[in-house]
Amino acid sequence: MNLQDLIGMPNAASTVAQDVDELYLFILVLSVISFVGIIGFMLWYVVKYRQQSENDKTSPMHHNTQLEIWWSVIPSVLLVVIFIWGFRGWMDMQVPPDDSMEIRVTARQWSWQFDYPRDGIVSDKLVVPANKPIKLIMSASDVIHSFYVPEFRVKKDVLPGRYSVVWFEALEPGTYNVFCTEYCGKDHSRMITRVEVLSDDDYQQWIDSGGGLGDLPMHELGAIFFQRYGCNQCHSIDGAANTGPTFQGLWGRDEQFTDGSSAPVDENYIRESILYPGNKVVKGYQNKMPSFKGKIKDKQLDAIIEYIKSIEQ
Ligand code: HEC
Ligand SMILES: [Cu+2]
Repeated sequence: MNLQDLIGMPNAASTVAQDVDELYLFILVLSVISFVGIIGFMLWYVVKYRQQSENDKTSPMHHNTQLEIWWSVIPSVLLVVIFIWGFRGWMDMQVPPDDSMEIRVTARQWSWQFDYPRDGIVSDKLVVPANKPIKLIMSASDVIHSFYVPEFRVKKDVLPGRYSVVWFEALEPGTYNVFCTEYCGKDHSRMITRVEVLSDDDYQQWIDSGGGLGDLPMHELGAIFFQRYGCNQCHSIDGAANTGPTFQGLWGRDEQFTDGSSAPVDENYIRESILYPGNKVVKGYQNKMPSFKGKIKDKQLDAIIEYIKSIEQ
């Protein structure tokens, strides 16, 4: 039987979990011993020194210096032990190692969003490699939430208008629950997602494939990438003129180009426009769009195409 089963804790799946549980066990055992000892003596004395006849007098003894010293010194020493042990563990959990991988976390009513800035990935579940310190930089876009993974013994409030940081290192591949532990409104209890801990290879594969498209419908995901890659700075979706053509009415029409040619707007055309904007320059516009080749992943392109299709014509 391992420690976690003994004290009824969930599996210890992060590097700090075992230490947290050992300290917990230490405090638990101390509390049980003190409780049984104190209540035991109390009951014993209640019986032993009960009034047995009318003539019983209270004891003339006022105090016992030696006893009082012992019952002050021993608990004080134990408290100092708990403090030092707890403080070291707490510092460990506060300070992310220098080689941590950073992930941005956004909490909102009532979902979690995980951003991988280096890889341009947005995910609704947290996917991380095992045996690598992960630093989460978290903020909320509405009310206070709290990020909690019981198996990691990691919990931290997520606040609007401010960043909070938490880190962990998962011990092995597996799937764990993420809960919100700050009451945040009607669907608070459903604000649940998962941490997927993968082996290095699986993680790399996940990144290469454009990552956690999650359970969002493709076109909604496309809307996120449309913002994320800054397409919205040059393209409107409501017909308004900008540096680039609006996406309203784009899908399916025949596009005219500056060289006098034309082509139907389909998946391949949009793909080409994003990866090689200079190949076909739309009539009336300048070749001002940067190429997104190598910056945008295939699945993200697919999502953006679905998004363009979904825009009201
Ligand atoms: C700096 C401004 C700018 C940004 C940012 C930008 N574009 Fe463009 N885009 C343009 C301009 C200007 C054109 C028209 C000239 C051309 O065809 O290259 C254009 C053309 C296009 C076209 C062809 C439109 C048509 O009417 O045929 C598509 C599709 C497109 N952009 C998609 C995107 C996507 C998706 C993103 C984000 C990943 C993006 N653009 C980011 C400026 C921009
Ligand atoms: Cu919440």
